[in-house]
Amino acid sequence: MLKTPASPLRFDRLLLTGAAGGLGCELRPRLKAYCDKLRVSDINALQPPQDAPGEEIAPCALQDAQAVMKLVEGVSAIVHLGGVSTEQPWEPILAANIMGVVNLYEAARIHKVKRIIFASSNHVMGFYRQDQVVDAKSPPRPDGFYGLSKAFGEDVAQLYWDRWGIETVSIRIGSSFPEPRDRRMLATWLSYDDLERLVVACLTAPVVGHSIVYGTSDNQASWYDNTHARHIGFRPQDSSDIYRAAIEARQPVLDRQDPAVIYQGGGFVKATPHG
Ligand code: NAI
Ligand code: 15L
Repeated sequence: MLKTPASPLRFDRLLLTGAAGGLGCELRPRLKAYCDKLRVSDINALQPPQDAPGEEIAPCALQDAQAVMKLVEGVSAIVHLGGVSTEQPWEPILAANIMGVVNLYEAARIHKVKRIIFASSNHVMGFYRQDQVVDAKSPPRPDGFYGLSKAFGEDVAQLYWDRWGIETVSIRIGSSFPEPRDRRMLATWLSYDDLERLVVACLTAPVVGHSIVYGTSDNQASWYDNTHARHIGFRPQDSSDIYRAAIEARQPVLDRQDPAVIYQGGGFVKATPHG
């Protein structure tokens, strides 16, 4: 958690979906510093925290349009983390990430929500090679059903901006974990403190339309160019570099013929959701 909140601005009511997940559990206590009421939602059980003044717990399955309509009522902005977060068979991805995202934006339109922060993924671009640099205008090259569903979510965000003026920042998150786990994550890692900085910057930047930003820390090796997202004002302050020596010692040899080593999506490019 940042010692000083990244922005003094406060929202009246924020909705956090996917609040029971890895990033949801991190952002749940952190986002409280930025709002009067935090509505937390997930399909899985949410534990009431010890100290939760101003928290509203709202269980919801994203594929249930009526439930999502109720969930979104009265919120001024949404941090949308909920959904399938790995390569899976098509059916759960269709329910959570395709139907779910449309339900969320429809509810946002009806309830006049001004801004959504959409947790997109580096897997929208997973079939670019690790010797290429991509930016927000590079054409998507998803590496599976999961990446495809995140590309769809970004397109939904674009439609709802063009047609109904709902602003979104789609964050193509790299790998947000306590520490980078392997050689690939030296390029994709996003620390939890930088995640907080980024989400708050996306919530508070004055004008975003539909913007796409890559979510990584200030890692020396990088495949991402955030030139087109400079208006968001995200300055990562952590870096994977302090873990480099230990990771390289653990993984000294790479198979350069392995698609997981060649492509940015790593193991996702050869994941087999069909069994
Ligand atoms: P996670 O899998 O831990 O959390 C996702 C949450 O969404 C879970 O608590 C799950 O119960 C909930 N969920 C799944 N299906 C649902 C449904 N049908 N209705 C309602 N809720 C549902 O994932 P994590 O790591 O916390 O990621 C959060 C978001 O960020 C996800 O959208 C993921 O795709 C995205 N992301 C995460 C990255 C990371 O490194 N952690 C990297 C790139 C993207
Ligand atoms: C993602 O999109 C996943 O949600 C996360 O679990 C990681 O696997 C991450 O990408 C990654 O590429 O490391």
